[in-house]
Amino acid sequence: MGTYWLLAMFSFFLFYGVAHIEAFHQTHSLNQTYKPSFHFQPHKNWMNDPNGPMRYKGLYHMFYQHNPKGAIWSNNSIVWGHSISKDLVNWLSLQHALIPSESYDINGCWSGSSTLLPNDKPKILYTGIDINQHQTQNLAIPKNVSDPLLREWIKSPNNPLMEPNNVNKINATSFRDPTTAWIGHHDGFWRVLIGSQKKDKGILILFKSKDFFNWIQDKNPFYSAKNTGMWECPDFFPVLINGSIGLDISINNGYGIRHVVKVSLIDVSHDYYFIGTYDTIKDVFVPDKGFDKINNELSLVLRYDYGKFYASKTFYDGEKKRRVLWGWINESSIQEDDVKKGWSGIQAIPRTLWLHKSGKQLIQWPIVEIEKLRSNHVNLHSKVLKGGKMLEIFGVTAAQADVEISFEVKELEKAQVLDPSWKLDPQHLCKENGSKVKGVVGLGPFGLLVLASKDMKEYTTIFFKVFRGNKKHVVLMCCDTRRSSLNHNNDLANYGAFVDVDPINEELSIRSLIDHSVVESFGAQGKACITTRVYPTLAINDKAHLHVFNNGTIDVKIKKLNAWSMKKAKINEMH
Ligand code: DQQ
Repeated sequence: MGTYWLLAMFSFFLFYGVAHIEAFHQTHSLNQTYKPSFHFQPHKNWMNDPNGPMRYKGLYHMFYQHNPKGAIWSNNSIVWGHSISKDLVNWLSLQHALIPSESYDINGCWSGSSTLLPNDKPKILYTGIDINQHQTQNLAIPKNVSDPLLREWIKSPNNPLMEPNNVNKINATSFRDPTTAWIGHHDGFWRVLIGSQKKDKGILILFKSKDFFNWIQDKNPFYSAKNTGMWECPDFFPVLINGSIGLDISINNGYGIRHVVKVSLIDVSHDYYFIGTYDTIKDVFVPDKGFDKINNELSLVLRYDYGKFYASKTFYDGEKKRRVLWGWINESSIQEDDVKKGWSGIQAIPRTLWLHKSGKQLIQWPIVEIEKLRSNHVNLHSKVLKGGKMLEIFGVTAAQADVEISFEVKELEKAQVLDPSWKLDPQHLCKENGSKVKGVVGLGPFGLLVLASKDMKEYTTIFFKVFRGNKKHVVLMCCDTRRSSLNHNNDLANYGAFVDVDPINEELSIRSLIDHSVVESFGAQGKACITTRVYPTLAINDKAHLHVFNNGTIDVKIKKLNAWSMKKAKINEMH
């Protein structure tokens, strides 16, 4: 009897122990395989929107929506995570800046922005979810402004500063995400925008204040558009007409500047932006081409990124005189896998952003500091890639790399004709002209084939296809993740964008930042960006390969290729 029990107990512990260790290994390896090496994320658990980025006393501050209790979104425990950095590359995690604690934010400290008041006084405006699940706008200030780390934040006794009520008739669950505040020079009033909706109309509500405590709602919406649903995380900032340097948000009168409004549309999870004029007298924004002018055809509205990129926010880096963009990249995996790996959500590499000289669109480029992670440089010049051919690039860690390539194309008269009867939806066109489609007479698809397994069972492609349009050539940029993973539980999406580039006189270039489960690509020197999440099962770590391919029938020339392995950054490690 005794021996029997001993044996039974022994086998139980053996089984339990082994099962436990296996589960640990599974979780651990999943966690490690897909964890980016140089993209911002908390040490563990869930992260979504970037909040209140700023530079203060020589340090960059990054706040973010975070669920400290788990790897998935939570309805009532969202806090403001907080990290600091000297270079926007390596980050140190600090204590949470804001946690739900008061009746006006007890169900969550949601998104918001920071404003640097004159004499270096930082303030945070954020959305609180109150006891009744209503959305309110609140103020927090640093406990000690002489601490460059701004570790502790105090909520204002005047909170909530803005709230929905019977008089203002604001929908209590569609009233959130205050922008950075700016000052009107003719009246000295502070202004802030809040995202909202009225029925199907997306709306930006403007509030004004003399003292930052008492805020009055403006009669007119700052900007609105029918049939667009709720507008989240608005952003508003000036850009220089001629030049790439950034401007502080309060520069709003004077020649030589335009303004940008960005809204995040909850219905489609995309960030759309408009270039236009800020009428400082009427306090409204008039876009050159608004939603209305393009008949609400969302595929024609400009986006920061045509892949996965949402709830973004810019800030002005006064030290380096640039405007920097942060954006949240969600997972494409199923929730069970996120729970297993113990984390979810990353931030895109911060991008410097400015107005293109045409005045028609913005240009985005990864912050220059990221280049210090480059190592093992390999390069290639003037190499013809015949139609139907592929070329492997050796010498870099293909799962953690920075790759820049530019192509020269000739025989443009042989490019495929863009049939006017086709649906001019880039995503659809990319699907029809996928990288697998070989031998179609024409120029492209050609581009990069990344995170590829040796047997080509897995790969992700970023490529161009050039068409002959009515009056000019039309360049399509695509990112196809349909073969990126053998695990079909993941969202194996296909993304596309038209790029306003002249294939004869301008560079047909792609830069891809590859970081294990994320590929961020910049087409034509930052004219179109496509970001994707991928979870290869074979093409992982040193088993990942990098190629250049040309699946069109016309030869293309690789003008130059520069590729680097990327070193690991120190990001919110445990201490
Ligand atoms: N995320 C926040 C909201 C915002 C949304 C909540 C956008 O404030 O509207 O985590 O992703």
